Amino acid sequence: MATRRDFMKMTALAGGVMAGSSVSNSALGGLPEPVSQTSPDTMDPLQPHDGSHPYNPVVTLNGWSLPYRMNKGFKEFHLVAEPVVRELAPGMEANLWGYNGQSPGPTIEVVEGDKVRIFLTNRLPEHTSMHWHGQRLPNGMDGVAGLNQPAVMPGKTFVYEFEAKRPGTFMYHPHADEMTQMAMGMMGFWVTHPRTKHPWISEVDRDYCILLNAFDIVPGSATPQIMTMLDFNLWAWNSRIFPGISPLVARKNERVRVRIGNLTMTNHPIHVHGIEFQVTGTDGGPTPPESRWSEVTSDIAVGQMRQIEFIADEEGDWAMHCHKSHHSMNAMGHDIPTLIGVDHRGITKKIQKLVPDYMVMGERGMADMTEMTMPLPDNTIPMMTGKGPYGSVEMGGMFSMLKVRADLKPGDYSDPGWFQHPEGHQAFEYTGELPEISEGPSSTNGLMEANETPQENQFRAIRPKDKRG
Ligand SMILES: [Cu+2]
Repeated sequence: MATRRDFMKMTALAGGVMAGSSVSNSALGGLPEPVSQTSPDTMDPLQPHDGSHPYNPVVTLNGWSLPYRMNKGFKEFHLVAEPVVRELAPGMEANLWGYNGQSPGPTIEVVEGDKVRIFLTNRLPEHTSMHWHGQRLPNGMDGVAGLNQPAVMPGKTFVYEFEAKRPGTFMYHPHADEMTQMAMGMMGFWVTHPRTKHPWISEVDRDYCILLNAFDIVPGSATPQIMTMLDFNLWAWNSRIFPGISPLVARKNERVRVRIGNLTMTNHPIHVHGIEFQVTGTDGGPTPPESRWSEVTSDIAVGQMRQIEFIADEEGDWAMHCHKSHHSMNAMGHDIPTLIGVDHRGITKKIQKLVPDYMVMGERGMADMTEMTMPLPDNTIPMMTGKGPYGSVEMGGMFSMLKVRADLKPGDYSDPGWFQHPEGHQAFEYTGELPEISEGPSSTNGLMEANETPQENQFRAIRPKDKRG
């Protein structure tokens, strides 16, 4: 597996070759050499190379940006649609479809006003196409197979050309057998940077990209179920699940932007602990500053893109996650009855005679799932997992951390480890005397006696009959 250093070398090489006057690839003739990447590490930002307008590049969590070449005024990219193997988290790999070795595909970064040419080569077993979600472009470049163009058949290459007209956050995905191709992981991010200083677009110190996606993979298997409508069991950021998602890191007091796009089948209220943020951009571009308000959770609906921004002025390891609790856990969380309070001591032995592996779980809550010794199927991640400095984090799916440190170097994206809490800044166990816990609230403090009989008319249900009189 390529390391980050290997990749940077490769990128430098690819960028150098691409920016040069000749590209020798006999199989593809005049096409830009396709660059591929299989490591799930978060790659350092791809600095704009030769011949392009300067911009502050983004960082795609557990992803990378696609190198390009300049060709007579066009920025040229080469996307290759193909089957890929994606590590969702250490210990679990998925057979997906993606672009250039990965799902999601590489992020495409251009500058407002750039003339862009994208070659799309199809190495899938079926036809595909590419839709440039949110872009202003000629209708024939919009990529809806059958409507705007013929489908790109296996083995064929199509060319898309348009001007990146407005700055903002965009996505790309197929518009051909969409149900299959998106369920298999075919999608990517697109960022158009402003050409000149825009009054509604701030300069930021860090600019992260997260694509929300979801899979339905039966525990023990590796290929998504493509017919699933809503009941997905793996909720991912950039085709990674916790604890496989890189933390977002920031130096204290830096301005941070996170661009989030949703290509799942449901909405995701993305919640950040420790700070408040503002939504500074949507699908339609930057929001006017007077329209913004602060919040700590932003709901991102299906097909939407949101840019959130904040000053990372509180040090720590702050949780950042989808607030739907089933989306911050991994598979196995479905179809298990609630057993809280059920005493199964008698029945367990009887069942184990028939099913030797049978274990009772859930009678004290589901936290036992993190530590239990029940054998998991191969290629499966526990439902609630992630080792923190004080025990299991008991999370999965769409969960990561915002790690803010005063001593982080500008431009350093490496994981700084666990936060060291200053004296007096952490919850601690009370070890003094505990007062007697009384049976119920007493009337002397103004609350109702626990077993006081309610007034007859207080809780009387009104039935249709009563209404009729
Ligand atoms: Cu969610």
